[in-house]
Amino acid sequence: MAKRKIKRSWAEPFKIKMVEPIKMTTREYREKCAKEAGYNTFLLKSEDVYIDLLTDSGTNAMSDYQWAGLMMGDEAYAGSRNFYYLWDNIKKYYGMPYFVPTHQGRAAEHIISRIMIKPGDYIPGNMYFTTTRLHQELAGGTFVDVIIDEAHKPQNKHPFKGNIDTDKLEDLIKKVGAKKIPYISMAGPVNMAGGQPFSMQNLKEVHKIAKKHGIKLWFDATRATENAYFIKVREKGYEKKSIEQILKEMCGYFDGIWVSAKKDLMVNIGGFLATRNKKVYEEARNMVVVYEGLHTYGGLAGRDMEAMARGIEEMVKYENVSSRVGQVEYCGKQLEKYGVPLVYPFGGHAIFLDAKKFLPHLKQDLFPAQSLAAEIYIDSGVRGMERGIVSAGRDPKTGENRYPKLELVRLTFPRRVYTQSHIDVAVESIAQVYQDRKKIKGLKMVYEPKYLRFFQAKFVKL
Ligand code: P70
Repeated sequence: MAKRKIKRSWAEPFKIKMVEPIKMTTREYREKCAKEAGYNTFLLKSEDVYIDLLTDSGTNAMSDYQWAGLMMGDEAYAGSRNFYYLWDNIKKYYGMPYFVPTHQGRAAEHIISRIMIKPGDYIPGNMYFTTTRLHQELAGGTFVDVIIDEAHKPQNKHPFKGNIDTDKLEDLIKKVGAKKIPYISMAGPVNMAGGQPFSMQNLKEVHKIAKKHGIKLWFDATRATENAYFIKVREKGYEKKSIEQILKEMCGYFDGIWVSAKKDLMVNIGGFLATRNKKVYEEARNMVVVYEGLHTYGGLAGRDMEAMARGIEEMVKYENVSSRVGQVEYCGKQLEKYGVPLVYPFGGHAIFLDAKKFLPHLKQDLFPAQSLAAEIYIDSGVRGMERGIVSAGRDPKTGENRYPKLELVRLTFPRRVYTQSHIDVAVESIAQVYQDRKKIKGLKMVYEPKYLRFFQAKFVKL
């Protein structure tokens, strides 16, 4: 008998020790829930959700090692042991000598924006992120998107769609002058572009430009290990390097980083700001005591910092990142079989449905992505998130709606939480909604909050 090539599968690098039951509901019940929530998946009660793909933020399953760490919490007001352990790991893995803890990522964004930005400044970045841009604007700055054009095209398969277009960056510097640019804001992978990474090559080029003009370079390192993973598997010369080595090399080009620990670090709450600049550090420590808490806890319990410190050790393990990104890829490949329009390449933390192509009969003013996220929930209890015109908000100067090129629904994967069968259920539901897409008529916004409107806006069906 001829020898067959036998497929060798991989599986999650953990087994399940504790389970949390989830509620299964009827379509009729979900219709009622969706209506009450104003067709906004952020306003649903989590109890009424079957498979929650809203976000990977704070929704991760901690390991037994992290849970055990909670019992080692040193809840002293000042100088907690857990703070020093976390600091050691930030130095060791991110290579940044100074750090302040914050209660989550946007608190670190608030602090860095207030320290660095003066009214009238410009902050170039590789596509906006909602909270990042808001804090830059609240500090008086204007965010300028300098990501490569490919990032705005869902079908384009560029391996590093998170790259900065260095010509766009140079043009901005020429136009407004380096003095008006306090720092370049680089995220990796880029959340709003579909979880797309930047390459080390691009980072080196951006660093060179920043250095030449005396502009600082800051990194939203919230999902940095996923960026490191993509560099490892896609960029020449990095195949043999570890996630740990690549992360350290990446951070080496930045003046500082801010992090929402609720992602890579696999905890439920936490964030931090870390830098190699002593002056910025000292200012950050001053601000932390005003807005967060003492600089040795920053709004967190000692036990939270312990779970973060331990999470750092786990996040750099290759099998943890590869299985996580592998799960996202599995979902994408299954959806592809049904012809569902997606953003390519598949991202690190989520699969993004291209709502413009999914619902070509709906104008952007009818909120296609918002409508699609609501319909998927109604079909199966699977919860995703709008990432389109609602998320983009209004221009603070003109008050007009922003019309982003990308109109997407994000299906985000909490780390170590769901199995392959959960993904199959989500995929089948989306395939069903795709088949019935003509029935979707769009929504009208009836309540609009001033800031980050996507969190609390309400809609009615047309
Ligand atoms: C998400 C979450 C948070 C986040 C992020 C990046 C690249 C900073 C932050 C802020 C939560 C979220 C936030 C706004 C809109 C929708 C969802 N992203 N940088 O689900 O961190 O939440 O800890 O304050 O992705 O993508 P934090």
